[in-house]
Amino acid sequence: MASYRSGRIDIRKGDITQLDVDAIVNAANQSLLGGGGVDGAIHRAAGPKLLEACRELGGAETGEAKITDGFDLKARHVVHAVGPRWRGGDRGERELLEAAYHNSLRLARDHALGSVAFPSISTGAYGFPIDEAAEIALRTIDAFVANHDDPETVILCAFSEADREVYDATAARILS
Ligand code: AR6
Repeated sequence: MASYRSGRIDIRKGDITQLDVDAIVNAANQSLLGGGGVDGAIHRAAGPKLLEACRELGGAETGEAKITDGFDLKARHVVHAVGPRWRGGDRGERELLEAAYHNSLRLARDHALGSVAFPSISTGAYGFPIDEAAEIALRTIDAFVANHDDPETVILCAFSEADREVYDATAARILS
């Protein structure tokens, strides 16, 4: 586990569904009705009430984020963010990924949430290159915490050791 910015940005490896935080972010799709990857894991851990709550949301555009309760999760809330599918890099993917992080953080701040954990949005099924995604995630989170008191702590939760190493190397390069 590595911390930056006086502990406000925290990088760790693990299963996001197990974190005791105010909100975990889901790497969802536009339907907001579940899927594979981290989305499937979050729905399994939260129980069927999460899907019921998601049906009320009416989907979301790429780059948007919407919030529900966390139900059976330890996390009090789930922020459902839709990252872009990587299509080679010239379809606005970077801006859309930044928007997914920024809109999630704004939603967390609007709900006065103290701690929020992100998975590596778009870098699984959606194919976004991890190096670039890590830099966008860290720059967007860093700018947000510099300008806002909430959320106080933002966790980047890597699922693999390889991703954690990319996050750490990127943080060492751009946050110091
Ligand atoms: N905890 C933390 N990270 C996880 C976990 C977990 N339990 N499980 C997987 N990851 P992906 P995307 C990591 O594919 O690329 C879904 O079907 C995973 O290793 O979940 O944004 C949605 O419904 C990877 O690093 O999301 C969409 O249709 C990261 O989470 C689509 O996939 C994101 O991988 C979204 O694709």
